[in-house]
Amino acid sequence: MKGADEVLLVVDVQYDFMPGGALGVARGDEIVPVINRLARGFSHVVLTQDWHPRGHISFAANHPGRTPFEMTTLAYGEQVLWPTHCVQDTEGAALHRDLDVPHARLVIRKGHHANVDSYSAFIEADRKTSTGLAGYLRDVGVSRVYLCGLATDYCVAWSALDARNAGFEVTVIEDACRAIDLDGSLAKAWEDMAAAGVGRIGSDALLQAS
Ligand code: VGL
Ligand code: ZN
Repeated sequence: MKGADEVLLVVDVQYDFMPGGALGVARGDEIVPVINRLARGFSHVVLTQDWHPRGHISFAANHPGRTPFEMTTLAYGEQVLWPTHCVQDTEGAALHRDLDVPHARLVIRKGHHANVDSYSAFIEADRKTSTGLAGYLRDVGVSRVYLCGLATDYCVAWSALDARNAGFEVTVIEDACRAIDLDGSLAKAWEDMAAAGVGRIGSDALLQAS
């Protein structure tokens, strides 16, 4: 059993990211049983939930004439325009009902500011606004963060990189993630994570080691 200094961060296991969802990730549903098995090996689990107001700036529908998956430039930089997804309090924003993590202590909701996206569970896309997660984890004595969830190349990768920057040891559990893979984003995410010192492990190896 992983102890008090290690946390499993479960990113965005929500219906809109499941196959058939508004921003469906191929085979995204396959990770749910893997995460359930992993979570039983951690005493400390934190969940994230993408949680946008309907007028969110990341939605193509809020930019007249633009279509999903195009890029645009916002005040804080480049932004992918996404299909409308994870609108606060909708069914698509709900966590998958088969996610079985009764001992999860905290759900961090992100992307709630109308004018700023947040792939990262730690720092919003303006690269300034903190979600408070790093402070929380430090306060409760966490030094190592294991990540799983959706999507590998967006919310998982950005969270992993920010966790590294915040001074945590970071490992991504490869087979407990699935990717969107837009224009090479998955290869780039793994490169960026490797360069930052983010580790990779499989769920079997992790569970055997603990
Ligand atoms: C995500 C795109 C937009 C994710 C969230 O969870 O990876 N991707 N919002
Ligand atoms: Zn989002």
